[in-house]
Amino acid sequence: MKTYLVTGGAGFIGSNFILYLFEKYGNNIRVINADCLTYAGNLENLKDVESNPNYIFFKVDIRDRQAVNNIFQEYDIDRVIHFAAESHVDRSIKNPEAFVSTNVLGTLNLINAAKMAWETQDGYRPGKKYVQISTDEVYGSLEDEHGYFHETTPLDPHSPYSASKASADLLVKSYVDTFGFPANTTRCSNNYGPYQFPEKLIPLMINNTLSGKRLPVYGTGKNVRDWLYVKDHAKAIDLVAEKAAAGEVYNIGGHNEKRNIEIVTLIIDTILDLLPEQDARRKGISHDLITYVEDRKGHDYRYAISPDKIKAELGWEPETMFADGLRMTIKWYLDNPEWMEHVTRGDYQNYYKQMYGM
Ligand code: NAD
Ligand code: TDX
Repeated sequence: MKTYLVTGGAGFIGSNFILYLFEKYGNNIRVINADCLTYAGNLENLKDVESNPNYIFFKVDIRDRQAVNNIFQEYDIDRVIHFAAESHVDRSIKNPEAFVSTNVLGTLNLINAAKMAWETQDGYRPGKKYVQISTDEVYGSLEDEHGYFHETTPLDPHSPYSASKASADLLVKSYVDTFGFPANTTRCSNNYGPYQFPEKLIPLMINNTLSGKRLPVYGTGKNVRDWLYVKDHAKAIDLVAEKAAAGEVYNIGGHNEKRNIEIVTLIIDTILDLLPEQDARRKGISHDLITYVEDRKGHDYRYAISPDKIKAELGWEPETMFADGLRMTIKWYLDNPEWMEHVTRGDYQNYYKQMYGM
């Protein structure tokens, strides 16, 4: 039975990944979720697996070397899937320290612990794999409508967030090059789906629309992001963990580029389509909620991923069409209002006021 150490498993992508693992492998695997539960970590995401004896949660900060080493001492870990990170660009502009501390030093702790647990006199114990979950943002910004990020595109991060992710990627690369550490790195485009914290574009716009609140669009709204349904991302990570040769880097994306304003407009239209005629919230919802606000500092213009390598080598392809994925996502938020209520209590209100002043 394979044992997974998933870091950041209480966050958006990490929790979707754990749910996917149990859906795919049933109880033929064991999953250890190590997460320190920052504002972005929420154990409610995992209520469907929490009573499964093959799922174990540790409240652990990946910066705590001893705590991370203890996990490797107690369990024979076969896969490390490293999601834990500070993940929001706007927060990194206000408070870069937390990003360097968790994303860079936390990653270093984790690769050191895995290396120590897995190394032998002449290499590594067979079948072990570490996967670094990175982002297309490490490639920087495409400044016009042409071209894609390839795995060979030079790293050129602009925000403190992407700089910290690029630093972590380079540390992992250095362990592959120097120590033959059995790692892969994946760089994915923007994810969307259930359990995403409403600081990111799609859940923030869904939540505000349902509350009849203004929809803050940065700058012109013309910036482009390449969107992928989170379950398609989970499938790609699993394929990389199982099939990829150690040391390889893979871009993950679905050729689904959209301008931010298109997304916001589609969210309003889809919500109006899904809400029953008699729902009182409909009265407060219209395109007039769209409010152009000051642009994000250093706002990357366009991200677009070429997934040719993962398609050719591992046979991965995205399965969810954007209109379907967005509809499923909105439906999920409509069906789970208590999830949104819980995560927007307390600190979220302060964050929102400071960030948007409205
Ligand atoms: P998230 O912010 O929703 O979740 C991050 C999780 O990490 C939370 O559960 C949090 O509690 C935990 N965490 C943070 N600091 C920690 C620490 N020091 N120790 C232990 N746990 C800690 O993030 P997400 O959107 O799920 O992203 C997961 C990963 O995927 C990140 O590494 C991110 O860079 C990467 N990524 C995200 C996207 C996206 O669109 N969201 C796209 C590409 C890559
Ligand atoms: O209120 C908003 N208004 C707005 O116009 C917010 C929150 C965002 N935006 C714009 C900024 C971006 O152009 O929407 C776009 C998407 O913004 P985010 O959801 O913050 O995502 P992004 O900055 O593109 O980064 C995301 O994708 C890559 C994730 O947050 C990262 O973790 C991931 O690595």
